[in-house]
Amino acid sequence: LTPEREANHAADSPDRPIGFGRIQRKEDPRFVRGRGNYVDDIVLPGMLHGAILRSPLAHARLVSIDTSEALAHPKVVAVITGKDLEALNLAWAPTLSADVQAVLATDKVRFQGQEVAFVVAEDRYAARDALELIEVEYEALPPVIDARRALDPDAAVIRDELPGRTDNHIFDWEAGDAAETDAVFARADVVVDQEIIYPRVHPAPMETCGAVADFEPVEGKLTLYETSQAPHAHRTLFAMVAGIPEHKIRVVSPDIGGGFGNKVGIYPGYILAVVGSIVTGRPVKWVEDRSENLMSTSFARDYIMQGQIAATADGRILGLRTNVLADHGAFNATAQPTKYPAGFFHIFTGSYDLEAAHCKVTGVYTNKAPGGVAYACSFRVTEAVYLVERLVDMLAQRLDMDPAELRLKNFIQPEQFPYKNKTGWEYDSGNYEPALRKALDMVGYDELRVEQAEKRARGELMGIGISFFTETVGAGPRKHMDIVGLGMADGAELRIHPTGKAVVRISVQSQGQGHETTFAQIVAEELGIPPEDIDVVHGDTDQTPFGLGTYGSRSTPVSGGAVALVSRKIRDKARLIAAAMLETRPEDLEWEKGRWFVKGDPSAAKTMAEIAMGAHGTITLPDGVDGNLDAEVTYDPPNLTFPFGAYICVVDIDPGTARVKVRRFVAVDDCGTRINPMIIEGQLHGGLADGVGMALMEIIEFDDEGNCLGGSLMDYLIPTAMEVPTWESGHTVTPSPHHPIGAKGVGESATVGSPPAIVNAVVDALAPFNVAHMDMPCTPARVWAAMQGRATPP
Ligand code: PCD
Repeated sequence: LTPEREANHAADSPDRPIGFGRIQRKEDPRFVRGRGNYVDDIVLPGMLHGAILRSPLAHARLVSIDTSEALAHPKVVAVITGKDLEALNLAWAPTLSADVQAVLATDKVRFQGQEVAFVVAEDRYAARDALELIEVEYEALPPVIDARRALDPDAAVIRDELPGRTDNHIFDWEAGDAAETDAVFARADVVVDQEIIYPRVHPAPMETCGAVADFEPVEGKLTLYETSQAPHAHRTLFAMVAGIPEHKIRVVSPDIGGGFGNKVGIYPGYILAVVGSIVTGRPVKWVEDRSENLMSTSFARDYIMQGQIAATADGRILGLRTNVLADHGAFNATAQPTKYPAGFFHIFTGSYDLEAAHCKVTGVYTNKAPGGVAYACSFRVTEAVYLVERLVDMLAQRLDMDPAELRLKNFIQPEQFPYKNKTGWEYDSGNYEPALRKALDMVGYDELRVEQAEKRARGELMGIGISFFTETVGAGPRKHMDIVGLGMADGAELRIHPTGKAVVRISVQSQGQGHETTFAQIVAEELGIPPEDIDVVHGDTDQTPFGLGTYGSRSTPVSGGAVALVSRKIRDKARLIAAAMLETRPEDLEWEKGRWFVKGDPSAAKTMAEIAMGAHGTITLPDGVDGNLDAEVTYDPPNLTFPFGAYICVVDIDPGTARVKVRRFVAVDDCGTRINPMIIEGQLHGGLADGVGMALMEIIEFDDEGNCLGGSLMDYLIPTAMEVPTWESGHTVTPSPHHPIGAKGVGESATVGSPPAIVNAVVDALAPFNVAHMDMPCTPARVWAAMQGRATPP
């Protein structure tokens, strides 16, 4: 988008853009008037309510379960245990990572909060009350909590139900060239070596997870309303696991109150709602509460990374290597494309042109909740960016070089794109220096350094932190990427009704990103139909084409491509119909947004609405042209897209309380062609707040017995307006060369890019105390300890 065109599209412009630009979200009237329709809003005739009994212990053998008292409760309709599921062959369900997970425990419980029994009752309160009437006898086993001890020879074997299992090892995976990297390290002048922990955090969406299952026994049809980021993939998996034929399953994800990766997987609760409905013959609703969400659904991160960076004395980065210990909890339920057990972590070479790199990741089981989901992160990009951006900052400190200078010196140069990095990625496009320079200008970097020097002299603690990130978002292509065998492509169907209004059906599912607006804008840009005349249908497998869903910022890169291409298909067809209507040859027509006209005679034209009516009317259509203006495509992207950004954070630390205050935050993002700048800014603001949360407040910790210490919002602190500054955002535009409209994903950029900027700022502020690194979250207690030169307390 040229600056002129963007100015045209300004929010206060009287002409709403027909296409890309800053328009208000079409879905918002529904939300601001309380007319949203979330899973918990769904009420079906005769509906029952389910509640889950969860394990209080992290590791214990199940001795016995007595459900008789619960069953005697007047409002209880059914109580389901692992034994019952075993009889149906449903006690264990496959995970997204070729492991199995207990739906209800049969032999042992393996984390605190694990599902043990399911009560179905006339109302939610009765279901909850009856949980207390279930008698469970456990025999406690020693828990494995510290991932570092998981492979000790005397560690308890968590997954002893798996044949031949004698340890807690899940996988080893590596990328890059170890020997080449060792050689590069051997000739480096400087090597920085640091253990860097990305702690366990949780996506904590505003709406928790839930489902309403409605199994109709006569037709044998299951309608499942659920909080899902991938309704089509869920339907296929339900068909494969529950043995219900796929055409008899309808999955509906209505409005979703935030996903952030938390709603990618299939949780035991969803399966239990289905079983409950089959068993009782009535619809069953199950909606978890906040603690259940924090304690049992997918966590994120939990990577212990030993990272090393090698450079010359004058600051040329030569190589990177890392050894990662990945804590996957009790079941390997991480959501990643099959080929990549550590997701896209091997993008950890970041934005720098290096000579060699190598990473190795070891996954282990522990007695903690399963998951390892890509929370606002394209499959572990967050961990990768945090690692390299901390190491680069440490290197700058070691070399006594300015961290901006060091980055500028090592960036991949514009002419090197498409750039093949040392671990196998091909970055589509990039132009890093202008983005960083813009951020430095916006923040007033030089003046800030002067201010900092003055403050330091007075004993005040001020820090400036930079991070520069490159992401890899928009999975497929399908030949390289699948999840449980399903290739990562997406479909789109577009129909132009006779009066020229349109409906576009997409396979991805919005959880708040504004797809009903931006996907209409893509059609509008391509066809000249106003966005308000285009209905975007999503989240219902009966209504939409197959596709893999919304996560990893893939909707715009993949489904956005599908929608642009299906629009172009319609435009081509419209040309044939317009030619017939104008009694001329298609070659003689020229396109102008919204109409085809005769070359040299702009008044001889047919608008899209006229063409749509023509298509459904009585004129004789050319051979091979159907009497409609409809089309469909499935888009398999040729590559991922590689958005990038430069973030600068300014913090002040109170020397008395060690409290970190984020004073300023400048974010310059480049996501290629910008569909809706207002929505992009909203995406960034949310992601930046996430970053403040992870950097300063959020952690899911466990005590030695495996008790979850982050199971409520009293303990798991998420940021509010009080903790975040007024965001200052800017952008550059480097289109993706392979994407139909040049757009890259942006939804997760800020969550990925912001934590290192904040931690770099905190460490920079603590320079007078010779602090080289500190682990997140930088809580007052931890910062205080760092100032005293003590080890990080919990
Ligand atoms: N865009 C534009 N332009 C461009 C790009 C983009 O405009 N260039 C826009 C679109 O269209 C959308 C949005 O923006 O609307 C976003 O996008 P993307 O990037 O494509 O993304 P998606 O796919 O759509 O989404 C997803 C993401 C993710 S992934 C996450 S986490 C988060 C984000 O998104 N989440 C969420 N953001 C959000 N928001 C909200 N509101 N909510 C939510 O939930 Mo994952 O993986 O799941 O972890």
